[in-house]
Amino acid sequence: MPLSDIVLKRIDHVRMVVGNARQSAYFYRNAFGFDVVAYAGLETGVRDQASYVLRQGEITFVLSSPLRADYPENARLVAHGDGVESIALEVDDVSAAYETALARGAKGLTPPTLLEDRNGLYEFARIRTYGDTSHTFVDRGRYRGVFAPGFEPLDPDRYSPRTFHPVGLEAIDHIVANVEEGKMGEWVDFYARVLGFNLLVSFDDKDIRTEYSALMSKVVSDGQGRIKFPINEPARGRRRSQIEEYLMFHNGPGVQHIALATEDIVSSVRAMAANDVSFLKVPSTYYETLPDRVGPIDEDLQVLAELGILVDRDDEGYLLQIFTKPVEDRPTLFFEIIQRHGARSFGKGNFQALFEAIERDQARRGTL
Ligand code: TYF
Ligand code: FE
Repeated sequence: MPLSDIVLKRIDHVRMVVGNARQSAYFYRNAFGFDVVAYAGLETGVRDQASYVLRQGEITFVLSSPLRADYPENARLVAHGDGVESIALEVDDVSAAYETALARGAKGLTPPTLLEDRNGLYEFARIRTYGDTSHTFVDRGRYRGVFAPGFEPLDPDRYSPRTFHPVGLEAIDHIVANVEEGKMGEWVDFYARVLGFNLLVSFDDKDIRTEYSALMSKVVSDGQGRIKFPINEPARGRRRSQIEEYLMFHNGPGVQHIALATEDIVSSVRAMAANDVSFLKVPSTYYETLPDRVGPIDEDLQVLAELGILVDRDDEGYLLQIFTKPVEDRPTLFFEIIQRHGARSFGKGNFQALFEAIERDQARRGTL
């Protein structure tokens, strides 16, 4: 079969395996503002796992928990704790994408599989990426149901539709991987070779160095520039870097953060803070030098300072961003909230202040 290009339409969903999906769904709903739109589990005829589909804007998260001792994904929970199992990518032709990926050296995890119910056909396949993380190719072009076969629309006895004010998260901006020291280049090559991604930006340990630690980062992007995956690796420093802390507690490579885009970061962060989401805070001196560094912006500096929102500027415009603390007890997965005003970069001007804030938390955890 001739190898066709793998055209990725969008990030379809992010699947996380968690210890107790019912309670994680409550957190993402009530703290982050997601709607719980579908469920699969014992009541829908699924015997081995319970799954909740959460949606906000174009963002879909699927949270799954094993229901039985002999379920294969129990091992990943012991090894990694709660975290991202798969970044699902929508394609037109699952078989072609899977065969092409394997011919280019990817490891197959699930061959093309067709599921059917009264709402039509849903096809998927899975390949391995860094650590125990996968990419799922999904074709939902022939499916009319709420998510996939086995899922039913939200049972209102379990989670009612949200009636309180929206948080306003709209889309996934980028998803970041942490990989082992010396492996960043191999994973950049993997995305280039297997999925046809391009190298977008590189940061070396001179860009990302604090008094204590350093890291390197390269951003890869799909042909159309819609999907962006930064890949971090630790670099030598005096103390343990945040990347090494992640690799230690996650037990290997995995998704470090998911950046969620909003068109009004002030109201998104206000709502999340009111919902008790904890954000990283930089010293107030950050805001004293901000006007000189980024020039005029639309937002009120006082309000940004109160909420702890960071600002950076590049040739094309500026961006606003803020980072949650890890959302599990293990210092592993966290979230970024980002609003772009033209800028297509990742906040390089904030790296210093941000990484020092992370290191203050590391020191509190005794992991620096
Ligand atoms: O995605 C990025 O590149 C930015 C900056 O551990 C960043 O959000 C990079 C590494 C990191 C935290 C944030
Ligand atoms: Fe980021």
